[in-house]
Amino acid sequence: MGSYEFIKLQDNLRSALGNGPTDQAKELVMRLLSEYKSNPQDWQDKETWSENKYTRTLLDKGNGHYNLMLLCWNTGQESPIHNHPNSHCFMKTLKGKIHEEVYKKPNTSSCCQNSDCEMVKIADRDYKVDDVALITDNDGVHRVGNRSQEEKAVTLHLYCPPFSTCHKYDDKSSKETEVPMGFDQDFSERCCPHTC
Ligand code: 2CO
Ligand code: FE2
Repeated sequence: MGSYEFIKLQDNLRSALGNGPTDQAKELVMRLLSEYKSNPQDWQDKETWSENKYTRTLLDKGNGHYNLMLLCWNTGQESPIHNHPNSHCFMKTLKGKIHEEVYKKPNTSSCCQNSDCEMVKIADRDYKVDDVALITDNDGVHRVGNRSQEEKAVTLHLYCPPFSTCHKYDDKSSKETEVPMGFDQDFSERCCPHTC
């Protein structure tokens, strides 16, 4: 069971996003995620680790308005370059260090006709514990990962509205492929902040 502060965070996120991602709600979500100070006791019982790929654990379906999830990044693990279709991706680092590469979203109608169409990187960002980031497809697409070979990393993600497929992009050709976004664990039915 999480601490009062983590339960309060989940409650406050539900209230903030009751009407979807308005400008005011987005500001409030950034503030709520920043104000919560990471305490492993709140979420470490929800961690799950794989040798092959970062894992995704659903914590809350946000009354259908968003998905809140815990991602566990083993040493050296990273995502492909991907988008967040029509959604806002809020990401807070809870443990370790996270690296983000942001790329221009390719124009797939003019791109990928030949192999000479590399993804264009526009930013490299490092995040430490308690840093919060926000990205939408208007800002670009990204690759996220844990570059450390010694320390694992854990992040908290809020996607508003939720999505169940996204596109991944090939670095060299910018070719996009639709991929389903599954969960390794789902606590959204079992653990409601109001009852546990
Ligand atoms: N979007 C990826 C996912 O949900 C993680 S990278 O940070 O947004 O699996
Ligand atoms: Fe992402």
